[in-house]
Amino acid sequence: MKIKPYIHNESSLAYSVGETLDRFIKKKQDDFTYASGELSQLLRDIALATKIVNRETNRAGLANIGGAFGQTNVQGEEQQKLDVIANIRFTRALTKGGEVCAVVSEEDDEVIDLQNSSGKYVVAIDPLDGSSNIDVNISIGTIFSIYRRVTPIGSPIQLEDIMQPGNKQVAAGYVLYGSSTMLVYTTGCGVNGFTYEQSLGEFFLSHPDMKAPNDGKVFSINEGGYNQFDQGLKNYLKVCKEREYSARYIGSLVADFHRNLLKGGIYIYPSNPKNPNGKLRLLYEANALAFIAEQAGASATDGENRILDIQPTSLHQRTPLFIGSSVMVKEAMSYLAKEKV
Ligand code: AHM
Ligand code: MG
Repeated sequence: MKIKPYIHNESSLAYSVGETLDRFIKKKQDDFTYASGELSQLLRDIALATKIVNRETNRAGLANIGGAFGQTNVQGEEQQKLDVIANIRFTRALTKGGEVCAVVSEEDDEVIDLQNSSGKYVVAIDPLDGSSNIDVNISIGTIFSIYRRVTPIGSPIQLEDIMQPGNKQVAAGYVLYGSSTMLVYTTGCGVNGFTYEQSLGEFFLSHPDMKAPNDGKVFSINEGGYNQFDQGLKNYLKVCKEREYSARYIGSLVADFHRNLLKGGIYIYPSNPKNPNGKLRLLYEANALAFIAEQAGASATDGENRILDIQPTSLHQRTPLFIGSSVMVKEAMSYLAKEKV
């Protein structure tokens, strides 16, 4: 019998399709001798739910699953049918995967105890962010944070398992259902982005080791609320305009954040007298994106403090958000500070 070694053949007749998310997760797990595989399984569970939600969003216009569901969530916002569907899909995937003991979701007023006290992890999730954009075919997203529970495994979950500051996240990510669907995540060792290949039903590594430009020329803010902005923010926006920066705002946090992460820019959702903490939620919107931003070399603050150091005090707590290229975030904060003295 003759045996010959396999020689990798990069033929143009059968080009390599690249590295799948599954293989990447497995490889990263092998890099850490102490990793037990549960976090890897959890990330795969999220990826599976993502594929299903991607399918649902793609056919929303055909399947009578666009439009309002007819109920409001705990924040008093009208739920879309796809908000509800995505919430079910993610919660179900996390329940079946068995690694998670509790879920905090934008769509549920209370913590969901998955009745799996042996699960090591807690997940905070906005299953479908920017959902007012669904019916007009504009990019939407999913945002998730993963924490290790702090109380003993096997015991009932406690509030302290949930109310952890963002600096305790073990992983975080987002999915952008855009012109292509992308999943971007970090486990605290850099940020990697994967693009969904519909015909193969797989995510492939397309954006390895993502790094945000240190500075940028894009500002993303809903200027409809301008009259209510603090003077410091008004001054910063004036400077952006004097420098002829581009204004880009689609009203989908994930899409606005993703563009600025790749191209350089700042996303701002400020406080105003009516909403002193802005609109965005700390636990399942700001924290995950702040973790990713920092891992990519960008920054995230509430205008004064690092987002990741804010100790949450309530489940659906809101926070102002200044996130993006570090130089821009720093400059915006200095304008705010000048008006506060
Ligand atoms: P949602 O979680 O109800 O979808 O709200 C969050 C969204 C963000 O995606 C987006 O950046 C922001 O709300 C837009 O708000 P506004 O319409 O006030 O500009
Ligand atoms: Mg949201």
